[in-house]
Amino acid sequence: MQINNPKFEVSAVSPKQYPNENLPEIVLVGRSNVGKSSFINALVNRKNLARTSSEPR
Ligand SMILES: Nc1nc2c(ncn2[C@@H]2O[C@H](COP(=O)(O)OP(=O)(O)OP(=O)(O)O)[C@@H](O)[C@H]2O)c(=O)[nH]1
Ligand SMILES: [Mg+2]
Repeated sequence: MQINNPKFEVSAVSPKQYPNENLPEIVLVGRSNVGKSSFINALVNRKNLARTSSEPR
């Protein structure tokens, strides 16, 4: 899979903030500190696009 130019769009807390592009969406769910942000960074090949917490629990 090739991902070009990944960027953080928005952290939305209400529906009117949701992005308007008609792109496919992916849901990623998991308890806190399980590695969701690290997984995103691995996918897009960036160290810190998604902020990770410092300590694994
Ligand atoms: N040992 C180990 N540690 C991991 C792995 N993936 C992530 N971590 C570590 O676990 C910690 C938490 O990872 P995050 O990616 O921030 O977890 P998160 O699910 O996004 O956490 P929240 O944003 O708090 O919900 C970090 O210190 C990561 O380095 C893994 O596969 N193995
Ligand atoms: Mg996270």
